[in-house]
Amino acid sequence: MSVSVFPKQAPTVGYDVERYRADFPILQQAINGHPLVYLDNAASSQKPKAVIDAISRVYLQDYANVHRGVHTLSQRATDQFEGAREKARRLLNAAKTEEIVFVRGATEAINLVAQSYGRSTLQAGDEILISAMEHHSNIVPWQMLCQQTGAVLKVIPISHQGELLLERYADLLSDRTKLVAVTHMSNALGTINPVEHIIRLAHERGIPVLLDGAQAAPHLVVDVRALDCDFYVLSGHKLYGPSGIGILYGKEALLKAMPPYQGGGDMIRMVSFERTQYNTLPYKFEAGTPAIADAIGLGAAIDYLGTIGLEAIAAHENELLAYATQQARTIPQLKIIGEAAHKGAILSFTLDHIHPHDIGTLLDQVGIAVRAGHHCAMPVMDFYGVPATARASFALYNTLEEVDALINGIKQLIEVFG
Ligand code: C6P
Repeated sequence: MSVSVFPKQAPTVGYDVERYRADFPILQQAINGHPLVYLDNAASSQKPKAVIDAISRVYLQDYANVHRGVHTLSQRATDQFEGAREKARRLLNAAKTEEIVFVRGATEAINLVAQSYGRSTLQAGDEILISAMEHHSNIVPWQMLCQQTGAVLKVIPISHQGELLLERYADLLSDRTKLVAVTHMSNALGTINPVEHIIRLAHERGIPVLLDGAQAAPHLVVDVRALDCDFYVLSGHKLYGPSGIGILYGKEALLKAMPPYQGGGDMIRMVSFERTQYNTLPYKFEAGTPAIADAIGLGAAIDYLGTIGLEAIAAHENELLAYATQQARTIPQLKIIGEAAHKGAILSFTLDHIHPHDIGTLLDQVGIAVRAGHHCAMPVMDFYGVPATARASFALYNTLEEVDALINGIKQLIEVFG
């Protein structure tokens, strides 16, 4: 029986943001003489003490290689590592831990699917359908696959608001389409895509769907069984966990049929020079010593999220985004990039005559961390005709006062630039 780690609770009412802030030691510092306002969470979020402690406990008490030793430390490390897999399974409501593959992050997960699933099933003339708002990690692996197989990459266009053109999506689906790979939430625009609809239409034609959940997972309750997606990928470091660890969810039948991605230790059952028998799932896809402490740290991050509840976090972040958007709209020189009706906690913007890199640098001088650049989504920048945007992205520990600091910082730098 599957148990949700995310208790349903009333949003924002009773949301004790100051208490949660105290869980993040890094936030209690000044940058350039100002209290740190960390609004670069879409790039990577900060880590609660529970995660830092879990990682240091592994190295202080329980560290050894996993799946290999009969000794106590190896057994402890293995139990905790596999415990983290079970936590990841519950986070996504996957049916089985066999469907949870530990990878380095969303990027590696997509490359794995492209090179294993894609390379073994696609042929020249087949089509892979992505969208115009994808991160490079959900573009380049498919381009590489197209070069290798002769398959063709097709792109679902977006509106100026930053929403997928769903009629065009329906038109692009054909007998040639062999895979749909779209982001659940855009890192450059904040758009949350109607993935249920996307999956339903693809499945009506028997086409599997991969969802890039790198941005969605820290903000939304994801239920891979309810969604019925075929693959779901995410990165631990955006989910308040460590970097270097992420999750590939795949339906068991698909993963079973897929060839290994990399060869080496742990992914085999038996090796001779003539023949190798591969291990069972999920180990078939986990060659070599994994990121042991990081996986355990990710498990601690999932536990931590469970103590607050993702629904409560999402409601809090929506409040921050609504307030930030409303305030941003009062600044005539500011243009919001990405105004989809359904958005996650990301505010991308440009300012007249001020380069986004200057915005980022000057905001840093008053302690505010935002990301400035193309956000690894160059096609999105091309679509809007901008080289880059400044991006404020919110997390469970951000406050309305921090939104005020951002807006004041923007107003100040507009004054400085005249
Ligand atoms: N986006 C950002 O600042 P990795 O690097 O593998 O952890 O995640 C890649 C990735 C894939 N898909 C989406 C939608 C993403 O946002 C990211 C990472 C960061 O927006 C770093 S470029």
